Amino acid sequence: MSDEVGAVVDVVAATAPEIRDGLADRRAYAEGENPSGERQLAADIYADELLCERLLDVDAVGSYASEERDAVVDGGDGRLHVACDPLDGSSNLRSNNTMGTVFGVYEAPLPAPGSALVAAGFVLFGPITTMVVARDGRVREWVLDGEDGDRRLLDEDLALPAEPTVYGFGGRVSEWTDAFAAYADRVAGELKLRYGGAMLGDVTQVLTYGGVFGYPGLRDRPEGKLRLLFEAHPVAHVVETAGGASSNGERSLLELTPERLHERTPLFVGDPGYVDDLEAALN
Ligand code: AHM
Ligand code: MG
Repeated sequence: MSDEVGAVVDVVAATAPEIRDGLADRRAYAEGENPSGERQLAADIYADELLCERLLDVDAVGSYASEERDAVVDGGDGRLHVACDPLDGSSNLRSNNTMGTVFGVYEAPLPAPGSALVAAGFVLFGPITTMVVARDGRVREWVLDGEDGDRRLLDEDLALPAEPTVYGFGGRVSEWTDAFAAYADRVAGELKLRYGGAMLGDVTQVLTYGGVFGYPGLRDRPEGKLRLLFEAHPVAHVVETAGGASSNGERSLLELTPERLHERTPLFVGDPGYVDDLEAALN
């Protein structure tokens, strides 16, 4: 791709294999915590540093922000602003399960509204490494199978399956609200459980088989766990572009503007019927 947004996508594609190669030797905890108060693995920091350096090297990128650092990093006067969770689901590293890299490309300074996204996507480190990107109204999926971001197109117009099959909901069941628990009970009677503890893996189950993924607001933490700017907006942009829906329990995640960089939100994405029912159940 020779365009500016394409240059950002190219950098993520080229950096992902390096992040993946670095995982095996970076499974230990690092010293600090991230701005959300969660322990960081050496791999979280490694992925963040690689992406920050490479993305800010792109002329069009004016700033970089990530779940792993306090403040936005200024990169000059480019018109694009990139928000990342460099290694989402990194608690799966110890048990050697799926995780990924998720990014949003905003055409406004961060924190920005979901409507300012011009592209978003994620890399999934599964048995194979895949990347999905939503831009210009369609979602493409590739296998990343070479050095320097070489990639093979798998699907040039990925669409959420019309028939819902799977679901996955995060958080302890004992922490769910009564309204969410009642909804989850109904869903469990209709769909198959697929929950792996990494949003990008669980969302990919939904994009592949149809269904719904959610991380709800909890009794003690009504704002849920996932971060609006780094995780929720990009995934919502991908799922909505693929024909699905997203919600914070009330409205599309893409209609929300974070007041703070690391703001959390309840998140639901997937089949429009199930997301509508969720909103009805919670309100
Ligand atoms: P992380 O960004 O620190 O990895 O946290 C996000 C992850 C999501 O991938 C996943 O859906 C969720 O946390 C699982 O949380 P929990 O381990 O509390 O069930
Ligand atoms: Mg994360």
